[in-house]
Amino acid sequence: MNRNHAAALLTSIGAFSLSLGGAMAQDNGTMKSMPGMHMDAGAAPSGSAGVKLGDLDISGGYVRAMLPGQPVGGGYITIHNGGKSDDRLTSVTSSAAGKVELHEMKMDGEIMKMREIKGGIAIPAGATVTLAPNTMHMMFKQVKAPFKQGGTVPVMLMFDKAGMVDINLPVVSAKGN
Ligand SMILES: [Cu+2]
Repeated sequence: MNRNHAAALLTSIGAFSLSLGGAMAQDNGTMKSMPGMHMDAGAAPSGSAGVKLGDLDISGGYVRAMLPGQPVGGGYITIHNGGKSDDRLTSVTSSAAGKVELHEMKMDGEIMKMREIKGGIAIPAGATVTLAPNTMHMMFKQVKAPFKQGGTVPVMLMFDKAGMVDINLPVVSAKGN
């Protein structure tokens, strides 16, 4: 709890100083428009402040506010591996949800489908991996209270090599799913 509280303070400080992480999340070219999908380039106005964990820089995280009746929530984040060895995001947990799964979106014919990524997400040496709408996301299940715009959702990310880190993700507008 104390760690989460400290992270919340850090996150709110970061929100005032246009974090580099947020800028990177918008500039790295992962935002592509796709037929039938809303894309909102302004969806991540700042995101979570940059956090360093070993060789990893983790930034620009956010979750979307949940619409009434929406059973699950979606979250996004950018991870850069500045080291010389590959790492892997193995799992995510949150005190705000019964469980958090890592999902990817895949076109199946003309239908966008999502499925769980088994075994976690590879973060190769030197690579930047972005969980973003239409690619990969954190899926929050058994959510305790619907995510509200302006709030934060605490997550703990677990990596194979770098270990674990607590981050508070700001909740942004629900539109653009
Ligand atoms: Cu999903």
